[in-house]
Amino acid sequence: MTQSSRPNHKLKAFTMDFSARFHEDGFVIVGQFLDSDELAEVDRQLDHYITDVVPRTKKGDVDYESGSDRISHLSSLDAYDPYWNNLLNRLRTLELLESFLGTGVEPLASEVFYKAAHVGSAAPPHQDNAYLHFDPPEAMAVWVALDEATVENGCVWYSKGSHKLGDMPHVHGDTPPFSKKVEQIPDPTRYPAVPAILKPGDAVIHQIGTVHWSERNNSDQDRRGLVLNYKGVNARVDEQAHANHMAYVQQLRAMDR
Ligand SMILES: O=C(O)CCC(=O)C(=O)O
Repeated sequence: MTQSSRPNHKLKAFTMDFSARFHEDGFVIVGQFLDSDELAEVDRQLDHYITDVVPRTKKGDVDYESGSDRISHLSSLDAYDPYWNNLLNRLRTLELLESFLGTGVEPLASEVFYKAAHVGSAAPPHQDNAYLHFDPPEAMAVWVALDEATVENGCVWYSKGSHKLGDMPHVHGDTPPFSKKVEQIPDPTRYPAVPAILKPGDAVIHQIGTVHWSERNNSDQDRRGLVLNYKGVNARVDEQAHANHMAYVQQLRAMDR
């Protein structure tokens, strides 16, 4: 459904604040993005996915922590199970994101970053657009906390305003699924590093140019994040950048054989 064919919502004034923050800072926190019933259902569905679907996923759609049997990352859940596809198409999410862009949005894919207690590894600083190659970069990720996200258990950090720097050079990153990283986070005196401390059900929505990362989980608590990815209808893939990226990924896979 496109923006114009949906009824206008009374949430308009409310969402304008979120939109202003998103454009100014490159990310915005939305408290209680999922209500308690929705969150309980996501929890239940994720358990079911891990037990019943993960054993038949293709290589690359599940990553494990190095030297451990704990899951670090799940990709493309929506490709295996309609529940996740329906969640990507949740009307309230689409309306909120469309209010940010002023255009229709299209769902891309869903992922889970698991970051298990004691073993969850760090995610290197990166821009999502180093993987996605959208021009204009009118696309975003909705990172939904399934557990409390704290500094201790490895919440995501954002380099505030860094989306205004445009596409930055990335070097090799060696923590799957991260094959790329920025060598240095942008100068924190100009682009302050802000931790997204969240309660379960809260979300942080970031623009794909915003540099972000997370630290190891050294705590006793798992820190699971569900990520829902979207693009605006005007965002086009830069085909050359995408082809270069795919060649790079193929090369890494060949080395991994
Ligand atoms: O959840 C994390 O720790 C990392 C998330 C992330 O880097 C991403 O969504 O691109």
